[in-house]
Amino acid sequence: MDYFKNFINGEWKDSSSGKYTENRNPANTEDLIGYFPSSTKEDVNEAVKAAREAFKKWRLVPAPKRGDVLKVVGDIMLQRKDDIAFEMTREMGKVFAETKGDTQEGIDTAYYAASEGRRLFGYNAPSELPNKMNLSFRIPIGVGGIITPWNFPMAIPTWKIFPALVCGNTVVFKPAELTPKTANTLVKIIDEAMHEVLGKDYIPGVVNLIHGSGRVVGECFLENKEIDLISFTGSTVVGKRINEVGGRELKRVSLELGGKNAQIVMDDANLELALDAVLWGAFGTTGQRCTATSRLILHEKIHDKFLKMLVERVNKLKLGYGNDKGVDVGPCVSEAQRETVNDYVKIGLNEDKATLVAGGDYAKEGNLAKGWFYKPTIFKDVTPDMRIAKEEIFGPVLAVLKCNSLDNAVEILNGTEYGLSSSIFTNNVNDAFRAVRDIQAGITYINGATIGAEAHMPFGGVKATGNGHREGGWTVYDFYSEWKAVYIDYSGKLQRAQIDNY
Ligand code: UN1
Repeated sequence: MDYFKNFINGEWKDSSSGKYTENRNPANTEDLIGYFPSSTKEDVNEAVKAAREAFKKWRLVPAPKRGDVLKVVGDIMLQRKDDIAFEMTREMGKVFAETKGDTQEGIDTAYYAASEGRRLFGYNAPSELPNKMNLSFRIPIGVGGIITPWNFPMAIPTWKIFPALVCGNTVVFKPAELTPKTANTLVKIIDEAMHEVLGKDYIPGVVNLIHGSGRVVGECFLENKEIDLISFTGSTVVGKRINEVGGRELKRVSLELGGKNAQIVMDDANLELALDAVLWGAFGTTGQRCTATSRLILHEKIHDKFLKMLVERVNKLKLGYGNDKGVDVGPCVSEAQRETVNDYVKIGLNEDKATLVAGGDYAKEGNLAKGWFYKPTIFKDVTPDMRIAKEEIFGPVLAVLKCNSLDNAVEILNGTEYGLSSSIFTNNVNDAFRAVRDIQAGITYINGATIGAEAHMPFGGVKATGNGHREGGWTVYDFYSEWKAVYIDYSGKLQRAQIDNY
């Protein structure tokens, strides 16, 4: 059986704890994937020290050359895309087409970052004094602590690590405990590319990987004064703590937290299209996306008809191991996650007004009993005050609410503490533009599902979904760099700003 290692200062190393955590296939718990290190504070501190040392050299590598490393990373990922996806499905359960998409998002992010190595534009501005020039440059910050979730085990780490690297920072990466193997694959690829591009000038310690729990490894990131920035995707509770402690230490913190995304379907919408979208948005990735559709807001005029169409289609979704052909929905990622889903279903069942119209139970027929499967579940007659309408469930559970106008729909949509993704189906151009203006969310789709963000666009949310930063696209480069203003005086005399000119 495979025992996996951490990666510190350019070498694969056991944890000083000598302890391991096992990792199993959530679709078939008899399938043991491997043992991964339960790392300690000493391991983290060693990795941070290596990253700090590496920063001295990596920051001096020209940005286009740093970009070349990411170009090669993208090329290798592309060559191995199917193998990466197969193992990712085995590790976290979503279907092969989706893990291929997850890998492709990493490839897109690599090529974008590679080209950004030749941009990383600064600004210049005229000086207020003669014979003087004002410029500004992006400069790297230092060591980044990267903490990532299990639902996009390839794409999300790349969203953070690639821009961090191209900006000249070094990294200590703590992946989710449920997806350590994908993290090993990614770090191996980055290291291969580093060797290929830098050759004899290879710098150990630019990327370090530490497996282990949030409680130990994550906490050490907060304590360690040599970590300058933390990028975290996960729960709002943990995010608030990182912001609090990190803020006190003046660390730069980027948070991507919970969501309670909704799709609105107006009475003039293309219902077939809206149906495909909600099936994909709510039950793709078994509902385990930050951007998953967990509320469906139906106009009263089409409510009954649409719900009937939806329930018919949901009951046809095929559950199973995501690497098998014809499977639509994989398992929940773990037993604990499935229990959370089941607890929320019980909460829904206890609501007097809400009615279960699909699913509502574990799926245990045949081989499904070997994994953490849950039937795609729908509640109707949900009202905005109910917990199943307000709290993030992170599983295959959809709450259906009724609206009677665009304003009413938007009010319901906005009525949660979160604001990540959102969608509206309508053929009324005025309603579409009003929705774009009034929906409180970082992402709004018109006639599209709540999932499907592209790697070169800003990704993130408003309200309790984050702290104002975005991942993806051009905006993430602001998080991983800071500004240096440079004044060049070629007048040959002392010129005093604000004094000699006015
Ligand atoms: C997430 O939901 O955790 O937009 C990330 C999407 C993907 C990324 C989702 N491209 O659904």
